[in-house]
Amino acid sequence: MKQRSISPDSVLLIDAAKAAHINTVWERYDSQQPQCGFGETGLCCRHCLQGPCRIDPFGLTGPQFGICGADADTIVARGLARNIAAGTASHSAHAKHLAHTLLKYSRGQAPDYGIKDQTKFYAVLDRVGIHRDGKSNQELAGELAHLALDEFSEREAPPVWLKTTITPQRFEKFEKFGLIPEGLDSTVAEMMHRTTNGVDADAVNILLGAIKCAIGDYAGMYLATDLSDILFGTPTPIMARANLGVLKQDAINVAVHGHNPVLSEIIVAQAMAMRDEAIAAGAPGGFNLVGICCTGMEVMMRHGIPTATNSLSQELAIATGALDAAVVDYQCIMPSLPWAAKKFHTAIITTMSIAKMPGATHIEFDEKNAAAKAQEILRVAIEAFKKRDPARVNIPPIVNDAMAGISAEAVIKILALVNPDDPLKPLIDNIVNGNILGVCLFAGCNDVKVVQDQNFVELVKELVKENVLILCTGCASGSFARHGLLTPAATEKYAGPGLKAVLTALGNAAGLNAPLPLALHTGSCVDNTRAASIATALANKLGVDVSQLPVVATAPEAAMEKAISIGTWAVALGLPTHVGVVPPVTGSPLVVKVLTETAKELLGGYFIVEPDMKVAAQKMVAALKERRAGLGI
Ligand code: BF8
Ligand code: SF4
Repeated sequence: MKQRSISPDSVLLIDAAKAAHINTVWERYDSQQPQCGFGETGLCCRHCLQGPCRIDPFGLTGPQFGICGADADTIVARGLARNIAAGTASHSAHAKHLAHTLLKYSRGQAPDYGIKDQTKFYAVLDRVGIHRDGKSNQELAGELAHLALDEFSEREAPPVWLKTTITPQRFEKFEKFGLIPEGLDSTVAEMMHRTTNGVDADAVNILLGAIKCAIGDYAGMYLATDLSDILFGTPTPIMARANLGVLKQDAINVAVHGHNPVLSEIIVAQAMAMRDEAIAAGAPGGFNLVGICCTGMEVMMRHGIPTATNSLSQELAIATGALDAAVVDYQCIMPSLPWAAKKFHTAIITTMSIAKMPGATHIEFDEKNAAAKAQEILRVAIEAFKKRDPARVNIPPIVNDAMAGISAEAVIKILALVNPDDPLKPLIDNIVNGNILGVCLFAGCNDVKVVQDQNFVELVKELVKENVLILCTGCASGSFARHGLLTPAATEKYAGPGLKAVLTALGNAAGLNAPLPLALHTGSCVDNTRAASIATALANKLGVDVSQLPVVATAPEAAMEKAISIGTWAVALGLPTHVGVVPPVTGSPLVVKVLTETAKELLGGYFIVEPDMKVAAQKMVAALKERRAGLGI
């Protein structure tokens, strides 16, 4: 049988799912083979009703133009641009949702919410230029929410969350190339307009528009993280656990799944408050909350809630026979979940008006009655638990420890333990003296086209050998957590000598009596801007731009449109950015050249597309060395 995953709990549960007649993502992938070559290369267009149109990739006998006259370059660039617009729309919707929650709090319409992190609240207010003298938290929250919501529509001034968070040099560059988005939603609308039939046919111009859109994505993501931290607290280092073994036989297992912490935070509080109800229902362990995907990462970062699994293997949580309910918000949720759940007793509960699924129970969530809604949801879980068949419970006995909660603020706090007056200095000194070769941000998804986690694990091991400091987010963090790589033991085992010395010194300074973990879990996907903020702080301190720093990014198992937009803004910020799955652009050598070469000339950042992880590591190390040479170190 084909190898699907290197994660032992996934491997065990794939067989269990099969035995339970659950049709999993891997079987559906097989049933799609062979996948269409036109789609794979980006050479198919469906942007108007005259299509679909396809271009012959070999230029032999087939058509070289769509019906309207669009050529391969136009079609490929338009397709990619729409991916980026969709990714941006997703993150921006998430950010806007938080802005609305903040606004409702300011109006007294969200009684279960408040300002959880006053220090971050003030820091953000100061950064975005809101005067706080004599105003109440509610008044200030209202002003901040309005300023945030204004970012989404077209405005004359550049987005505040862009201008105030990147280096001045980068901002000037963006201005020079016309890459400042007029608004975070309007840039998505512009992209949709530009890529419809008969508008922008110049592939390079389309790609510039797509980069502008991705820069809007960055600003929206930054905003989302700021508001989450204000409402729910800025993460601090915390120990948690990972793998499907975190499900418990004696508890009511409830997974929070999706992306936005607005609901899951309330569920965490209510699950504790309703513990007696769970015990009375026959579960001595009370509620056992676990996370799937980025909602899981949000509660892992702030409360140490364990992460059960992530996007690709979400169906496997049901196949344990022990998952009583999955509460979902939006993004990366497989529509197959209710059908898998029908084979067991699991309740799938949708909560957002924009994200319903046939076969699921819908309990519409709103901030006005958040606690009551969370209780209603947990009572559905209790009822489902009563139907659990103990004979079918199959929880793989695999659990790993995982340290989470390493926000940018937490990184600075740890560094300040070494040098309170100048926290960034120890990091800079260790980069200059070569203990740390450079920094790599691991992001992105699991992709069914890759044996689950194989690229993540292989690539990270190669890079840490070379003393690359690793930050991770989203499903990359999930993958590392599952393999025990977010632990001091992994540092001892895999880190090169320089990296190990630095992580040990920092771990000891933090009172761990052990090194920091091999990879620093900085949050959910939307929190990728936390890593960007560290890079920007380093660049500003050194008086250089991010594009000069020995910092790279990778999404070795990228799957979602959101990952494409994140990768594109990483390139825009100046980072060499590796992707381990070939995106649908190979049908246009021009588009490939712009993304992998021209971008470097214009922005400093560029894509490295490389499915072989050994080779990818070499290319990334070479990129870091090139940057170091540029700085004379
Ligand atoms: O936003 S890494 S599969 S869960 S898209 Fe989705 Fe990809 Fe996971 Fe979080 Ni990010
Ligand atoms: Fe075909 Fe042009 Fe319509 Fe695309 S926009 S489907 S290439 S006619």
